[in-house]
Parts: sequence; C-alpha cells; structure tokens
Amino acid sequence: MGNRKEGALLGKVRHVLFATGNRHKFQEAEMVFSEYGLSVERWDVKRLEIQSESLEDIARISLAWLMREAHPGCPFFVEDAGLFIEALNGFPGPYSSYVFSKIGNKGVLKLMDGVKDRKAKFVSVVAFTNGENVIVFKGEVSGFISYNVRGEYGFGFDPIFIPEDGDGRSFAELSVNEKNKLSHRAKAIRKLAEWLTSSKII
Ligand code: ITT
Repeated sequence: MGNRKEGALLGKVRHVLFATGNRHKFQEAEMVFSEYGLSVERWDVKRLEIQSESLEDIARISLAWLMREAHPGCPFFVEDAGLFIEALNGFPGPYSSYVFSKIGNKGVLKLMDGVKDRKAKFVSVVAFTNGENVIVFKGEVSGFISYNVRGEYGFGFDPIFIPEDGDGRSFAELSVNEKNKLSHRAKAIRKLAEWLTSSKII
C-alpha cells in the first residue's frame, strides 16, 4: 500500500466518537487524544451494561449494542472501568458504578474499617470499532485506599484512591493533566491513540 493511500485511510480515523454518559471520562480522554493530534467528540449516550465479572465482556457487548445505532463510517469507542480492592477480593470491580451510586466513598471506607491491607487498582478497558473490526485495549494503575475522603477534583472513587507512583495525593487532589500521567484510563486511551496513529488496518 502506498504512503498516500495509507495517509488517506488514516485521515478517516482522525476524528472518533467516545460513547459515554460521563463527562469526566470524556475530558480525560480528550486531553490524551490531543497529545496525538487526534480529535474526539462525545457521544452522550446511555450504554447497555451487562452484568459480568469481565470488564472486557462488558465493554465489547456495550460496543456491539451501540454499533446498531452508530453512523456507518463513524468510528467510536466505549470504555468500562472499575476499582478492584484486594482485601475485598476485587470488589466492587465490574460493579463499581452501581456500588458508587448506592454507598459512595464513605460506604467503601466503612467496608475498609480496620482493614490494614489497603491495596487496590483501577482497571480500564477501551473497545473501539471502525464499524467492521473491534479492538480492545487495557490500562491499570495500582494504589491504595485512603483512610479519608480527600480532594475535590475528578469523580467517583477518585477521593479515596492514592496512586502508588504518585506523591501521596489522591486522584481527586490531582488536576486532569496530573491524573492522566498515572491513570488506568489514560493508559488504555494512549494505547488506542497510538494504534490509531500507526495502524494500517483501517
Ligand atoms: P459510562 O458507562 O457512560 O462511560 P460510567 O461512569 O457509568 O460512564 P463505568 O460504567 O465505567 O462508567 O463505571 C465505572 C465506575 O467506576 C464509575 O462510575 C466510578 O464510580 C468508578 N470509576 C471508574 N474510573 C474511575 C476513575 O478514573 N476515577 C474514579 N472512579 C472511577
């Protein structure tokens, strides 16, 4: 395949949609995409989220479900993420959104009352499609559950998660830019952005 043709094909994917109802997720993704000169638009839609132990299955099925509604020729992706707490055998994991809405950060801290092992990780799975092929990327960040709710930025469990490779601040005490240097989502989306800029498949 000649360079000009490759360029034309790649040109097609310089603009993609991120199907998410969560504006914070979108803001984080947009910042990563801009590092690669890629533009991303938010598709503010409620995803179908099946119950599964696997973030990848949840992301793939959300994607397949939305593919029926997507404009042909308009590439898009979804992302499914969760907080996995070691001492709770990975809970809330794939149920993070539900658990957050029911018990919030204070509820999780209560579950961790008296627990010395505070290890946890955030995992993000991104599933992308160009309408034909599907590709999945994963990102993870290790850290600890704090003893108190800390910080004003971000969303969800950010105020109780302290990344291992950070400076002791919780995710909610970091700017979006700082969180993107460490986060599960930024890692997964960076893999997607790298693949989009180098891929010859679509
Ligand atoms: P969409 O499904 O519309 O994309 P959502 O917020 O429902 O948005 P998820 O289903 O992936 O997203 O839910 C994961 C939940 O896990 C989310 O609601 C937060 O409570 C938590 N979570 C995931 N990533 C997080 C992050 O970076 N910081 C804090 N909490 C996070």
